[in-house]
Amino acid sequence: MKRFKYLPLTVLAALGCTETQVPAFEFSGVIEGFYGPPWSHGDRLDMLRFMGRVGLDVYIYAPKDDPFHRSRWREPYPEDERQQLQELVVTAQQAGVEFWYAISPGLTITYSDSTDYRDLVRKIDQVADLGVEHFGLFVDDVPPQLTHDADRKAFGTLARAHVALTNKLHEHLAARGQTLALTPTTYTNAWGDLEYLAEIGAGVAQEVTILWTGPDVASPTISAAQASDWGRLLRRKPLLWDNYPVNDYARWRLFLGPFTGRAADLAGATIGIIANPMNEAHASMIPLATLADYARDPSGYDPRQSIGAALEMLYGEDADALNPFVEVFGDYGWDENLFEPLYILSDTIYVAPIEDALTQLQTALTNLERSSATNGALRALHDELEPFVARQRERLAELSRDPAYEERNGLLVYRSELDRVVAAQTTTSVVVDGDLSEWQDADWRPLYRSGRSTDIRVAFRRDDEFLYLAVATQYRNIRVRGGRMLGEADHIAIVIDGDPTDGAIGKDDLFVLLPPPNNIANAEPVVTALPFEGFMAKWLADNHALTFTEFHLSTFGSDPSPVVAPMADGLEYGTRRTRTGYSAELALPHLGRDRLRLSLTVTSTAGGKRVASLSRRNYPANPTTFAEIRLNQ
Ligand code: GDL
Repeated sequence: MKRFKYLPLTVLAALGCTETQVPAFEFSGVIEGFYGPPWSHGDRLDMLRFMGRVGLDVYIYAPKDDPFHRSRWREPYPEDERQQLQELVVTAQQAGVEFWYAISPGLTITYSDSTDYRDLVRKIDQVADLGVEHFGLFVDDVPPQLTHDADRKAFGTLARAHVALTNKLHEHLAARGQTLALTPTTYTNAWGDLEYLAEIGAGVAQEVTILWTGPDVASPTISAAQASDWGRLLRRKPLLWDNYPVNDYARWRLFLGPFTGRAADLAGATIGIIANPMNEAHASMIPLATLADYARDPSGYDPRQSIGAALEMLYGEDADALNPFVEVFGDYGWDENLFEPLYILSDTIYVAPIEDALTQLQTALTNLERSSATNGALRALHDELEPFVARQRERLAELSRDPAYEERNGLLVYRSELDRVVAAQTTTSVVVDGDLSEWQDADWRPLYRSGRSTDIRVAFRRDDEFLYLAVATQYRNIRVRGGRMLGEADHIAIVIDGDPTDGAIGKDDLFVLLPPPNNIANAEPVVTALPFEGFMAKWLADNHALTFTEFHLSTFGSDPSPVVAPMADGLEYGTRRTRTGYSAELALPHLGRDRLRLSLTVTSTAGGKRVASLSRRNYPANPTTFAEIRLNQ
């Protein structure tokens, strides 16, 4: 459905440039492309009807956690789900919305395997039989290197494998008049492999649409020049996958503000704009209605006016009751939200403004509940918003109970002295081999898990060149092979803050992953510089479910990226099995610094994943729980 919607640019017209026109987007829409709970069938039906109403043209089906889309992509949809998909396709047609179906085989596919290809086509054909004519091959967030020997032999590089698969699938679809879109493994300027992308741009058939999320995964601003630059690499205009208002990366948070920061002349440099929304379908309609306004008339778009009109259109005169929600959650992923100190590390939490906001939100909920008796549209919205109030309350209560925080004059203050460690000058020389016999009289500290001591201990020492660190685990049942990923098995993860002035994880920092020795998978330690900053760093800092290692290895693979961090030069490590568990030693050049910040976590997996941390903060999986190691005392 390529519709050209050219609108006159009044400003240029006023300047006498009547020839020039700023294009509207060829199409705009929604991609259900988030992690976490997919929308329900009812949510999707409501969304498609809403899209038809506001003029959003394309819906892309790509929920990461629909097993039939990603983890079990080979399997056809069972009858119930097939029928539901059928109903969605019909509803989309009735609403004037194009339905695209995407599949994400990249976690497990062997690109060179003919059986895998046959399964992929069989699955796509099952969906095509429902009347779907547009498909997506999505290989975002999959291992960035080829993982099967057969593929390494057949293709050599991931790019070549992706080009071959995409073109083959494209030919299969094109033969019957259907189209293909590709989300490649490098889909943002923020990180990834540009050589890979250039190969994709050069090799993938021109008819295939390629998606791009902008300068970052979630981008505060996106300009036409940035889209054109990316388009040059792709050798075609990108389709913009806009990661607003998606909230899968901060599940305590809602995004109810209007679209902003997308340039007025962006449409000409892209083929369309597709927004990835929240797991909350009805709440998403508020910002999505503003996307429709922006896409229709980018140069006339006024975010404030648009959000007002969106609320009015959706909820009529009851819209006012939503104001407290729009106020508290009207900001963006790159802004600091009022509740953020409860989730992203902060030494001081101002309790009063948080409690005030919670009181107002509670009142708003009561009003919405009351109005929903006569205004049906509010019911679904109310039910989506309610848990977000409860969640902040519970988190506040949890931190208030935590002995690592103390209450002082209406503040919750983290006892940061708990995270200060002195590394004493060593009197004996340390041999970095994992044998801890020279550490017997060291000052051992227990690691912590949710405020409790664990049976894992750590000690520090220093000399003129190195900071030495020893870890002794004292638990049995070390699981050395935990599924596909090294990071899912037992391991020690250390992040060293290379730039203590930035207060966050980011590009200069060093990541060291030490698996137990003699593990079945023969996993090697990983020493690598962190390859990201911006959105990704903040997203990780806010992630309470996924450990840093899981994220890092699933996104970047275990092939270390070139180590650029100065501290990696001369770094040594050793690990060893012991009677009680395993031990590790690390020597880190301290480059004459008088203090270092590092995060140290030990993951054990027998009987469920447990993460113990050197820091006593209540964020066990969080890599920014840095402790301060003093070297000068
Ligand atoms: C991503 C994922 C997307 C996820 C989003 C926000 C793309 C291409 N992929 O990187 O599924 O919802 O971040 O967490 O954006």
